Amino acid sequence: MILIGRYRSPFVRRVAATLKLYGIPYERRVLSTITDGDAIRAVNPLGRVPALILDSGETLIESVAILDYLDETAGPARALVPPRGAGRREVLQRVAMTIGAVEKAVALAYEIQRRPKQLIYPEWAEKLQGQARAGLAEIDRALGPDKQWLALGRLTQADVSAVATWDFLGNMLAGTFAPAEFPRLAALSERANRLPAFAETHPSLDT
Ligand SMILES: N[C@@H](CCC(=O)N[C@@H](CS)C(=O)NCC(=O)O)C(=O)O
Repeated sequence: MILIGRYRSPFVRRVAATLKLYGIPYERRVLSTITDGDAIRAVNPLGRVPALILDSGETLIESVAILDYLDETAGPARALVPPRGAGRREVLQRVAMTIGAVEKAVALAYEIQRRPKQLIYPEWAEKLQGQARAGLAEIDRALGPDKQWLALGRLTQADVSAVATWDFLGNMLAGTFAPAEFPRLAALSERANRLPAFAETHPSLDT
């Protein structure tokens, strides 16, 4: 399999960490959405990462759809999202909150880092920051004072996506979202990054 994209993208990272957790080997094309647009569009007409090229030659896009395929491949006993029931809902709701927050943070990074200064819309940037902050606070709260993992008392996709989110922020927006404000989330990331699946896919490896 070939994974397209850099680990600094939280969407690429969560797919990469999931591949590692499932023990599925992959090659990577470290393409940047900023400088390698043509090469990325040749794989995904939307020009977005991640994309995963399967051994059959089929190409999957959109991290949620790629993760769904990987869960199916891993099988229900190992899947990071339970196949049904309250546990599945709990994990998917935590994933939705964390990915919702990181989508807002990615939009914020584009707004304040990519636009020419005179085109930045401060009220919009503030709204994005508030939405990201609210989602992160919810995840931090959900971790509670003594929980190791976000759901079901074990490592699930909720944790993988939360760590991908937090490490993206540390890499791209460290001055805006401080560990002191989200201490449990920061601690979750620290814990998870001791595992090879996270350490080997850390955003710092790309820069
Ligand atoms: N919902 C998509 C989001 C992917 C996404 O937005 N990726 C960013 C990188 S973090 C990207 O490719 N941006 C380039 C663009 O949209 O032009 C997914 O989960 O795969």
